Amino acid sequence: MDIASLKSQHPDHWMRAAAIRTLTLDAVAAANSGHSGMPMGMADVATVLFSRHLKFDAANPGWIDRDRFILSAGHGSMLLYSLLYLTGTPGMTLDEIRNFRQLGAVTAGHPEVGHAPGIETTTGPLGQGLANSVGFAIAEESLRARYGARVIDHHTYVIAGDGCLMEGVSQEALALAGHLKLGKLIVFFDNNNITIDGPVSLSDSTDQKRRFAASGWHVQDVDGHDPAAIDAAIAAAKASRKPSMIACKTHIALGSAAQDTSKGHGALTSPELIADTKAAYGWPHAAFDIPADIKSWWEGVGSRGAAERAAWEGRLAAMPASKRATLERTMAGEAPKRLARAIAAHKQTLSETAPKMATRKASEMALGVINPIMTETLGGSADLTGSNNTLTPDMGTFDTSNRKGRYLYFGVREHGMAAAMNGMALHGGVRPYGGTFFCFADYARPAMRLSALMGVPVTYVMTHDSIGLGEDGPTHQPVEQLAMMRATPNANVFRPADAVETAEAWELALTSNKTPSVIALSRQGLPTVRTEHKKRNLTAQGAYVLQEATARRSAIIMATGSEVQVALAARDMLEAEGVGTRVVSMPCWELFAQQDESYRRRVLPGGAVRVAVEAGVATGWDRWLCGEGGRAAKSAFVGMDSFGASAPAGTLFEHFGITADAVAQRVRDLL
Ligand SMILES: Cc1ncc(C[n+]2csc(CCOP(=O)(O)OP(=O)(O)O)c2C)c(N)n1
Ligand SMILES: [Mg+2]
Repeated sequence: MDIASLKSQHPDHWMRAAAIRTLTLDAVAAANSGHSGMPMGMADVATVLFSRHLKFDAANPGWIDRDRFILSAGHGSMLLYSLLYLTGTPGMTLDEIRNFRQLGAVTAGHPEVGHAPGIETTTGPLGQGLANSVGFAIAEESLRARYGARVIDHHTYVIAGDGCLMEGVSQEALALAGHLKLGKLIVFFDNNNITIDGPVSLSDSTDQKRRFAASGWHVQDVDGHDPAAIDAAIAAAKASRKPSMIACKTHIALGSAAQDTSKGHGALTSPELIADTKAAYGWPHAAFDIPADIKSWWEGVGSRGAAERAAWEGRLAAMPASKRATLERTMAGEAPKRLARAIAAHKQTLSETAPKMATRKASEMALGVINPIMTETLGGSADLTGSNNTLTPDMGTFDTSNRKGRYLYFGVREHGMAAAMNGMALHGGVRPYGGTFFCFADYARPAMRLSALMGVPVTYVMTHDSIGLGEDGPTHQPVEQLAMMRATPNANVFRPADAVETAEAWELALTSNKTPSVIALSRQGLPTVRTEHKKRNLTAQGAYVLQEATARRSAIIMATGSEVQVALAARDMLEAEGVGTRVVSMPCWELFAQQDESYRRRVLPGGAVRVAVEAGVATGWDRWLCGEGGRAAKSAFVGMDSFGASAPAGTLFEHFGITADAVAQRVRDLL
């Protein structure tokens, strides 16, 4: 539909959608940066969705049972900000729109969750929002099965562009959604045939509709500027039991000189172009000026769901009290009170029996304690269930026939798994964890970074955490992944030394609200080093004195995970020679860094020489070897400075010199 027929056939709709288009032009012009074309192209779809379908109540943007709207094409952020402003969503004022992309404004360049209500997830890295949406839809299905459709029954709507669909993660996401028949997931594909470099035909000739259909999606084609057609397509999508993709044929930068060109993708800031475009729209109003009748119509859209929400409040109140309390507790992200006691009892048993076991196995044992108590966990693995030890009895499989199942077979889709877990955590009410080999954190990395940036408490169960995995060789042996994850702000990286620290790491992961956790776990068996039961969670301090020097302290050996036993054995040798040696276990650097200076100094006092041992690269260890606590006399690192190799684990530790002998020798060399 062209502008002339839109104006004549749908004059009211036209002006309402034009409000989005002109706010976008004005905000981008004010910022002198941003993306104008996508909001101008998708304004009609958004107007129909918000005014006729999206279940929301702008005054109560935290309503649990609202439909979720996810702007996967996050560069089009002004589309979302315009909608939130126009509908009167709290936090999105005209001043914020005027300050688009400025420091401190909620209207960041790309939507950032937490900046303002109505921003459901952080998008911008293309494909992520689409992949998050699969997690949102899984969470909705799971909660609907548990709590009933009277309290949980909503859709997840997504706008994804050519770029989102080109990104590899889109394939993982849509295949999983199709397989799981996530019927309440509805994706609008902004089919404008333009990306930054030019027409899509430069680099892609995929038949997107057939691709989605091949994975079990309900697929439609629609003129993305025709409100009646859009309305009918959404109605059909809602009626389908499959996830739906609506390919919306749109014109990027509609009505401007840059329409249908890649120039329209970016910032349209020329005053003449803006004036001409507004003239073509029949929009005589000043910059940022929305006529009262149009604003009030949009505010009516914003309050359209108020009665429905009030009725929902009634249904919530009528729920059995304990069920309601659980829903509210889990939506708030709080762990059940019983968790701490259960973990403490589990730790006591472990310290008393001192098993030798792989920490991946210890993780399974911890989950065996946690999962029956914390029924909001949704666990899974990217096709390594038996290796990641992520499945515990009685979880049931989340599939098309059992939405109450709590275990997800994510398939060989690390990136899709991580992004879906972000969506689940953002939706709330469920606590996702997922496993793969630590080395394949690289495959999940873009979504792991966003877990940290968004501050969502996803737990990554990363087994096979070093050369200690042995024969599978260097392709599977993480060397630099610990450093990579530690370099990421707001991510807690745990590398527990034994079953006790593993239980402690899990407790911390599941009580975290704003920080994702990476738990790096061994394939090989490890002795229990925490043989004396302590109710207190020592891992919460990040690092602690595991073994004190008996002779006068001349050395401190720091270690994590499987190398803690190496440190202890080196200490035995040194103590036998009269060299007083303290061993510090450091299961979580980030938590140690958060302790006050006096604690850090007590754990790492000055004077002694320091040696760190870890089967990974040295990157980052300088801080603890020379930068923290008192001044170390001298220091050294024992670890990896190359990729690993394929051989039995014991042979590899010898080959790469990560042994008690080597550690003790480094201490002697330094003294
Ligand atoms: C992962 C990732 N790679 C690259 C970019 C940079 N980028 C932003 S928008 C865009 C093109 C997107 O094309 P499309 O989705 O069709 O959006 P449209 O131009 O139609 O608005 C690119 C490459 C990005 N944001 N994320
Ligand atoms: Mg495009």
